[in-house]
Amino acid sequence: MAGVHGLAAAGLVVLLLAAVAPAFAVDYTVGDTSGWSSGVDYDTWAKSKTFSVGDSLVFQYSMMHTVAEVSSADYSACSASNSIQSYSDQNTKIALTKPGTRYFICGTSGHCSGGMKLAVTVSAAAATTPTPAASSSARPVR
Ligand SMILES: [Cu+2]
Repeated sequence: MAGVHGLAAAGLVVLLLAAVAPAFAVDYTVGDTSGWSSGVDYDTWAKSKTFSVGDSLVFQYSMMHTVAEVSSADYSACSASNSIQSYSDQNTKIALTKPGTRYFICGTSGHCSGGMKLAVTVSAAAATTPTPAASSSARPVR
């Protein structure tokens, strides 16, 4: 059956991709099933996750909303007028490429002050996945 073979092939591709992907990079859908929307507590959402370099944030939202990456000060002030980058394509994937804190707000008037704001702290990726079986004496010195 072609269908069965197709499924097996798809499964194999997933396995291969998982093996090749650097250090378990994760795509986090902001707000999970709620998406990027009004009435979601993004503080609590972010605290439930651990973000590392190599992971991505995926913002899914309706036309009512935007995503603006802003400075810490603008995050506090809910000001999107000096945004570092802003998006309105309703499905925005943002790669977390370096350690530090990044700030995102909705640019629609009143939404940020209503809670549509997200700060994520990105930690350095474990560049080499720890292999407990590795012998310390054999470790290459650089
Ligand atoms: Cu909004």
